Formats: sequence, C-alpha cells, structure tokens
Amino acid sequence: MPKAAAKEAEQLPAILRRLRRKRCILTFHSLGDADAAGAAIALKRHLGSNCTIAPPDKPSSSARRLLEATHSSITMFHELKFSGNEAVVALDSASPYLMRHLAGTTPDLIIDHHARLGGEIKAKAEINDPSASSTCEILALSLLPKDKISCISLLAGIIADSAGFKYATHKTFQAASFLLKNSGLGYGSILSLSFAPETLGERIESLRSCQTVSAERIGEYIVATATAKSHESHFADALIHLGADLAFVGCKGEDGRISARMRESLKGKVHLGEIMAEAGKALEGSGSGHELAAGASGKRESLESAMSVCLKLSEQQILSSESGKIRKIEW
Ligand SMILES: [Mn+2]
Repeated sequence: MPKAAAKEAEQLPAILRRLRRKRCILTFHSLGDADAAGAAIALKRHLGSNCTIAPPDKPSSSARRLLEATHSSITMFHELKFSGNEAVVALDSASPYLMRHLAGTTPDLIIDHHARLGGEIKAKAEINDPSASSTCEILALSLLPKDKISCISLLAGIIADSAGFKYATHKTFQAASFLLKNSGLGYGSILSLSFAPETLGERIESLRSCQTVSAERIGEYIVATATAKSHESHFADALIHLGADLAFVGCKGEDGRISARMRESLKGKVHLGEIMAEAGKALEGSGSGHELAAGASGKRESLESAMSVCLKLSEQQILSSESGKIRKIEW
C-alpha cells in the first residue's frame, strides 16, 4: 500500500466510529459486483443495525448470490426515504457515471480501490488505495473482522475482484489468509460463492463470442479484440488465457461497455487505465481501472469508435515503448 493510502486506511476505523451515530446508507456502483456487495455486507455488520444496503440497480448475479447466501437484506436506493440526517457511504467506485444515483449529493465517505484519473465524485472523507486488489481487501486489512459472515463476504469479494488472485499482492494473500482462518469454511466453498455459476445460455454466449475475435500482432505482442453479448470481463480473461497480451471486449447492452485485460508482459509499456479513460470519453461515459484489468462504459452507439480508440492507443503505446518509454497519448 502506498504510504499515503496506508495512512488513509488507518483512519478508517475512526471515520466509521463517527458515522456509527447516524443512520448509514451503504451504496455502490451500478450493476454491483461481488466486491461491492461483499464490502457492503461486512461494513453493515461493522456499523450495526441502523444501516441499509442500497444498490442503485439490480446487482450482478454473483453479488446477488452473496447477498442471498449471507441473508443480507437490501433496499433499492431510489426507494429510500431520506430525513437529511443520514450518512451516505459509497463503495467500490467514485465514477459519476457508475454512481448516477449520487448526483447532487456529497457522500460522507467513499471507499474505493480504483485509480483516480480525474472527474471522480468528491466525498467528505475518502479512502482510496489503487494498490489494493479490491475494496474488500481495504476493509479486511483495516477492520480485521472476526465474524464469519463478514470474513466470508470479504474473501468472496477479494477472490472475484482479483480474478482468483491473478491480480493479487502479498497484502491480498495476507488479507485472504486472515479471512479464511476466521470464516470457518474451506477455501473451495468460498470460491464457489465468488463466481456465479454460469448458466447454459451464458456459456453458449461466451462460445459464440469467439466468432468475433480478431487478433493483431503489434511489435512482439498480440492484441485481441472481440464483442460479447454479456460477460465481457469473463471473455477478456479467456482471451488472455488463450494467448493475447492485451484484450479488449466490447459489449452492447442498454449501454456500451468495454472490458480490458493485460498480461504482465506489457506492464510498464501499456497504461491500461489511461487507455480506458480515453475509451470512456469516446463512449461519452467514463473509464478507469487497474494495471492489468480495466473497463469503460457509456453510450452503446459509440462502442465501435471507442473500440478503435483502444486499439489505436495500445498500438501507439506498445510501439513507442520500444525505446523503453511510454509516450504521452497523442491524437
Ligand atoms: Mn472492486
């Protein structure tokens, strides 16, 4: 953890003690994932009963599974009645695009692990550690919970967001070891909670997406692009397994989304977070992420042009890295 972030995280228990006096609304990004839900479940248990988990929309299947398995009740954010005296805590994102329901409010606290690229929501207090694999990792290491449900939820979130420890650091393993010990469960049982089982339809969709793959050799690297009807991050992971150094998978749903994954081989040569921030602009939405995994979302009509932005910028960064330096993004 960078020193500044470590200092921030140390302040978390004190910030939470202050919030505990109020009714707390715990919310997260649109289409909340296991990391968002796991963090909300553990934080609710830490803060006590006067606390509501309020997603902005229907969480993803893995998040719903985790919420159901831990008997955690939720209330949709737009159904809440506000008295004006609540504390709002936003988890796992600070992107205004993914947190539209917070427009016009200043959350009391944001806890998030995505790199700041500008334009994020501002909160009264912020814990942001981009070196953490997940929001659940930040919570695990600063709160050190002992109750089983919190430990199971946080570990499930860590496993999901670190893509099965692929993006883990020694801190991630430290958190995982602590949580597993206190969860009372075997690793396999928690693993099955982290990834929602795929339905037949989803697996067919994934296999059909293979028809859309195109791969290009740029210098000594392979960049793959594809489109998927759903599960774009899962498919981007699969492309890396298949041999791509860099993979961009576009998805046209109600909105347009791109999921990007990268091999360690391109670390320091390609800045995925920057590319996805540009792709987010092309989508008239936003993008952000980590060194090896990132994403962008916005308007569905702009997906094709955003995909070509991804390809063009990665080509530019890979080729210019041959001198060992990353050139600034140029248009
Ligand atoms: Mn996360």
